[in-house]
Amino acid sequence: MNKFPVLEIFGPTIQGEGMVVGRKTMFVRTAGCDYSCSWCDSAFTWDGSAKDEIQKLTAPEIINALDQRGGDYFDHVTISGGNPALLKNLNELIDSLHEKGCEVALETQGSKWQAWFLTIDDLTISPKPPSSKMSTNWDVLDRIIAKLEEAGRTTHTSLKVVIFNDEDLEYAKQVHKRYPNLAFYVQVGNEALDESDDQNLALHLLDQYEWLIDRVMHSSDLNHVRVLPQVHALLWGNRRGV
Ligand code: MET
Repeated sequence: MNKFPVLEIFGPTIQGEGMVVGRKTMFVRTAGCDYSCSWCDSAFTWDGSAKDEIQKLTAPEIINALDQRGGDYFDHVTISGGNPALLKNLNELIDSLHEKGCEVALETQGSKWQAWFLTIDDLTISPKPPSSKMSTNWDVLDRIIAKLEEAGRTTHTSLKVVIFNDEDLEYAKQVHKRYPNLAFYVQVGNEALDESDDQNLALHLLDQYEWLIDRVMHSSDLNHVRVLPQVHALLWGNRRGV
């Protein structure tokens, strides 16, 4: 049986961002990423700092860990990373979760296609803006989104761009214009990843949220969009496992 590199299994909690914000969910965070975003809030998944915490688990072992933690208190599981789209056989986990009556969400940057994308209930594709220092492979992203649209998965898919500055906002406009059929989210970036005072962080992020709302309100290229903060960061700051 295939084993998957897992760094965290936690919950139940709420999904703090994107298309299913507020949804009660469990999280499975996989290790390994093809990106290294300058402001990554989960850099421990790829920078080696948590390599001793990586567990290689089979799908039944992951489900067992979810049940141990979550008991009867969940019917939705969010797979994040790292980039879980690096894991070719993840369909084993997704199918088993569906069989036990769970909905499955997944978060990825849209740099790799997997056929199991077509089975994800809430698929968030989050291409990275210039502030990340990553560059988007538009051919790959075009192909991923074309396959999802051809398969009728539009309502199960969304695009989300994290915004730190005006250049990022221009990038977001480009993404929204290129893929107008997908629900589009812009999200406040958090560059204060070392802030340990939750109240300071929340006040700062709310300021940034207000800035982003104002920018979007004044852009005719961003009419059919949703503007969100990271609710978990407002509530629980920069800590892991919430
Ligand atoms: N790499 C995925 C994404 O870009 C998952 C979380 S990012 C810390 O959306």
